[in-house]
Amino acid sequence: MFEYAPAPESRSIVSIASTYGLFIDGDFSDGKGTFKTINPASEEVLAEVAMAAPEDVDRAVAAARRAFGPWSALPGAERAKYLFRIARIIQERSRELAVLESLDNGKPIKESRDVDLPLVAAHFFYYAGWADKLRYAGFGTDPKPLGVAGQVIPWNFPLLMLAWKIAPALAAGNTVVLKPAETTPLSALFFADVCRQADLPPGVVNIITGAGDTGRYLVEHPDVDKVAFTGSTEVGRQIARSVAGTGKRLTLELGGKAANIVFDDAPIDQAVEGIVNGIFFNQGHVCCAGSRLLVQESIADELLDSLKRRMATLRVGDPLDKNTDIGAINSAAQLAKITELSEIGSSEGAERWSPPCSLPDHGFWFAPTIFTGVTQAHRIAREEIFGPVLSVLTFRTPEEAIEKANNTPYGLSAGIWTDKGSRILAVADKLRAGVVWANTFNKFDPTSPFGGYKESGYGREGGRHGLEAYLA
Ligand code: TXE
Repeated sequence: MFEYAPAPESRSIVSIASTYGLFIDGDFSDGKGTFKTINPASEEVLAEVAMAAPEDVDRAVAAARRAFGPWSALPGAERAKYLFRIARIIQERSRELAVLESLDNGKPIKESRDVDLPLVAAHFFYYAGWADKLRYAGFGTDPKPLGVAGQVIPWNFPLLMLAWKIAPALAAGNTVVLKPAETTPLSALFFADVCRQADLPPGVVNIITGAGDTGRYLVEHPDVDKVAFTGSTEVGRQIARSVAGTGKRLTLELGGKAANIVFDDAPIDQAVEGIVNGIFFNQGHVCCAGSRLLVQESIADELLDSLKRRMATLRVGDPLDKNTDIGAINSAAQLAKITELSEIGSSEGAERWSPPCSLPDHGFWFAPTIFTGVTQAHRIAREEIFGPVLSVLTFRTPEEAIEKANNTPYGLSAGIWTDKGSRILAVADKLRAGVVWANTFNKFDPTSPFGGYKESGYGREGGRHGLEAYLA
């Protein structure tokens, strides 16, 4: 019988301008120097974080290897207890975690509080439920964990990407070494404290902080059995090359350029909300963002008028203000990329529009922006901008919509807005996208697999498919 042991005391390990170590073998330790993580809404330093050297990665992988035997030998029901406990502690400490996530990432608190944190807990609950059900569940009679998983995650959903990776890995009996992105390491370190509070055995979860070199060293480590990466397509390609021929298992979740397709019979108000959610949620730092709006020509003017009116109501500013809709861009580098691609959009002849909005003096900000008159030849129709920038294209027939939607090297997600159920099914069937939403967008659930075609990567996270990626 599982008995939940409440936390001995509620404590916070994160206070501004402190130094945080690497979490290896159940303890925090120093690395080779430190790096700063800043608040993108103010450019103030939040904390100094340890930089893992190769020998630290070695230590973390060795700790995960030592822990693997006993952890994988635990009955599934025992592993489930730890995962349930982690989920409960995340719920208990979710306010603190939400604030931390918004400080380090720049996302609006109403999103970290109402979307990220509930989903993080839900993933641990969901995979806790799987831990004792692996046999005879379609994975073979006695599925085995893979071993040590090396996991590298990005900065757009720091804690949620951690949950997507750690929860199924642990449920299946693997141990992990995870590297968060260098601009958003804090919630992963907080999670390390959650693991200690849950009495997770040392070495089952190790968190190493550092930049791309640390990530590369981890994924290339000979004692890592499984690599899971979410990030840019370019780095994903490098990782695929380095893992090829090693026998390591690999899942990659990379970029996207999703089409949000609005037909002339769609409920316009609902579609406008879906378009806004599709591209402005999380400042557009979303791999499955609806960054290309494909609107049927006959309703384009009406829809765009309505979209512009709605965009004028969006509040851009302090991520910790509960009324904020669009927070800060995560880093100076990402702001530079968004700015550059937007300038290219104008210079290639698309028409740029943003509502009047005053942006704070410090920090990294970008006004919600749409480009109309975009053609398939424009770079803003093809390249991932990863910011609050929407490229609008039009179409006349469903065939043309499908052709344009699929005309991308990516294939992660798509949206369809129409009143006709038969059209939803017919169009969804022809879209080369891992996730297709109908009359909604950016809906996530731990029971649903998520992943892409083509340059959006391969393998699935979430649902039973997400578990399969960690089983032999
Ligand atoms: O990604 P990187 P960046 C896209 C988005 C964005 C662009 C660049 O278009 O503008 O990528 O973002 C680690 N081996 N996405 O530069 O570099 C790195 O430390 C192993 C889409 O931030 O891929 C970080 O932890 N790891 C995406 C993580 O990889 C390496 C989310 C992601 O960083 C590494 C993020 C290496 N050689 C960006 N180099 C999505 N799919 O959601 C870097 N890293």
